[in-house]
Amino acid sequence: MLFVAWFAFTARKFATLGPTRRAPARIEPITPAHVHMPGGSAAPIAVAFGAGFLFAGLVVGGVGLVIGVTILVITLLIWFREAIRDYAHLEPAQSLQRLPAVVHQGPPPGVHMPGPSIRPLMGALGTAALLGGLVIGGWVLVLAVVFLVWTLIGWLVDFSAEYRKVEEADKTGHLENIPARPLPLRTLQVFAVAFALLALWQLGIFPPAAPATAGGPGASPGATGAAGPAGAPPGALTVIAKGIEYEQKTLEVGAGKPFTIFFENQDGASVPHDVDLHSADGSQLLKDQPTINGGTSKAYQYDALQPGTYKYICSVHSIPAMTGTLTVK
Ligand SMILES: [Cu+2]
Repeated sequence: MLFVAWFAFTARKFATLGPTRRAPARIEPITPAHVHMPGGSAAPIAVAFGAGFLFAGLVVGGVGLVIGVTILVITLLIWFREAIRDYAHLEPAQSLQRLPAVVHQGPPPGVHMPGPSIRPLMGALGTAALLGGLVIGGWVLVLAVVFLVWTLIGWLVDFSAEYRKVEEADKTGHLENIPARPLPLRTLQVFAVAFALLALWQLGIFPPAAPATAGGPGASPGATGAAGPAGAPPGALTVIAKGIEYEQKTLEVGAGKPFTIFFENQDGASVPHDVDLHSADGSQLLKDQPTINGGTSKAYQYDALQPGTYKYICSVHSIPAMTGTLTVK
C-alpha cells in the first residue's frame, strides 16, 4: 500500500509540476554538437515495477513468484534492448576509425552533467542484501532494511539537492552540480562485515557449534540403531531442521488419532524454527506451534486429522526447504 501511495504521489507531482503550458509549445532542447544525450527512458521505471512484482511474488509464492520473475525478466530485456540500440547508435562504422576517442575533462560548455554517484550501486547491493535477508531472516533482514533505507534516503537527499540547483538555474541561467560526495567506503566496509558475520551466525556456521550430542562420544550405545533421536517419545514422528531446512519433508500418520512430532532444531542458537500445520494449499493454519531455538528440541502435539494431505511449514522461514507434506491415511 505504501508503494502504491508513493507511486500515486509521484505520478501526481509529475502531472502538476511547473506551470501548465497552453502555448507556445514546449521548446525542444537542442543537444550541442558532439554530445550524446540519450532520450528519456521508461525502462528504469518498468524495472522498478518488475522488482516490485518480484518482491510481491516472494511473499505470495507459487504462481505469484513465477509471474514476478517473468515481469522482471521482461522489463530487464526491454532495458537491455534499449541500451543495445543506444550503443549501436553511438557506434557507427566511421567512429571506429577515429579511435582512440578524445576524452574531455568535464562536459563541454552549456552541458549539464551530474557527477558520478555511488547510490545506484548501493541500491543494487541493498536489494541483494534484502533478498538474502528475506531468506535468512532475523537480524540479517533488519540490517539489510537499514542499509537499503539509508541508501534510499541518501539518494532522495541528493535528488532534492539537484532539484534545488535546477530551480536556481531557472533564475541564473547556469546549472551547477551538487558538491561531490565522498565515497562512504568505511561505512560500506562496516556494513559488509556486519552482514557477513550476522549471516554466518544466524545460519549457525560461525562460531563453530559444540559437538552435537546425538551421535557424539556421550551418545548411548543403542542410539545408532534407534528410529528417532534420543529423547523422542515412543511412537513420535521425527523432524530435524538443519541449515534452515527440514531433513524430513514427507511424513505419514494414521487418521483419527492425535500424534506427536519430535522436533529437533540443529541450527545455531539464534535460528528459531517450528513445525506449524497447514491445509494442503497452505491457506489455513491448523496448528500453530511455538518456535524453539537452535540446539534444542521439543515434542509438538497435534490433534487427530481426517485422511488427506497437509503441509507443515516453519513459520519463521516459509520457504520450500522448510515445507513438508504430511499424508494422513
Ligand atoms: Cu525455520
